[in-house]
Amino acid sequence: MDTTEFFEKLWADYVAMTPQAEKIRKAFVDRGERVVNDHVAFRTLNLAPINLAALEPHVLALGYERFQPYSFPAKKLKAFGYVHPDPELPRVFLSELLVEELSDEAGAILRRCAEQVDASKVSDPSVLWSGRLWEPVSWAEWQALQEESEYAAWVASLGIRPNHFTIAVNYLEKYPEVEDVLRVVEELGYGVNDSGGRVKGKPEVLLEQGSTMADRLTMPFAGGEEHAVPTCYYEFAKRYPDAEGNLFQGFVAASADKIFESTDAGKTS
Ligand code: OOG
Ligand code: NI
Repeated sequence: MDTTEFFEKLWADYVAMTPQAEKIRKAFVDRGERVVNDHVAFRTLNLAPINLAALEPHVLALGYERFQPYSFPAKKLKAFGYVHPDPELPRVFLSELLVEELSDEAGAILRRCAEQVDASKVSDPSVLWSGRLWEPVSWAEWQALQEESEYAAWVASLGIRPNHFTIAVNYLEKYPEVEDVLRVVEELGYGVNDSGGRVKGKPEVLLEQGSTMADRLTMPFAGGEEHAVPTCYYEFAKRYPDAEGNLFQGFVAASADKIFESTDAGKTS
């Protein structure tokens, strides 16, 4: 699969889950801007056959290279960033939940999900926009997961798919700052994640980021129930050059820790 087809498939799944994203993207195009993606991020569980190590080969097969690992002890997550030699291709951020650090009850629910996954499905790149590969959990189980880990509940209900795309603010002409972009987003009627401040990071750490609060969509739960849950959000990132003049390629764990909260159920509406 070539990168063009890969990102078309990802984008199609993403906008189906995140109607706000296509509206926001179009609003910037209508204002004469070129919208380039800074990165795309995925979430998974550290359980075979869907763990980070099982998904990574699809990213490497597209010509990406491992850049740097990250860890988020409070959220019980590990992650890796990937870069591509083509500077206009988005970076990739893969993260996985450390399931053994959750309660036995939460672990049992998540293990039951992972056990239902057909490993042959994971060996195809389309796994990255496959969504939920298991029977829906019950609404009570979702709520129990959500109390321990918003991330766990997100993966249980939405499966494996892009969690967010990110507009590269560096390419915008009339909106040079992340805050300029957030103001347009609010004018369009979308909420902004203000955990840790509206703009996370600063020029000194070479990365500034902001994001919307995730859309909510009605998803199926066990027993034919349906409930609205947070889906995906849109992020905006501005990168700075380092002392050698090279544009920063990484992520900033302290900022990412707050960006994860863009799908918190209590904050999305
Ligand atoms: C990823 C949050 C971190 C970033 O750019 O720092 C992130 C997520 O919500 O899954 O994307
Ligand atoms: Ni991100």
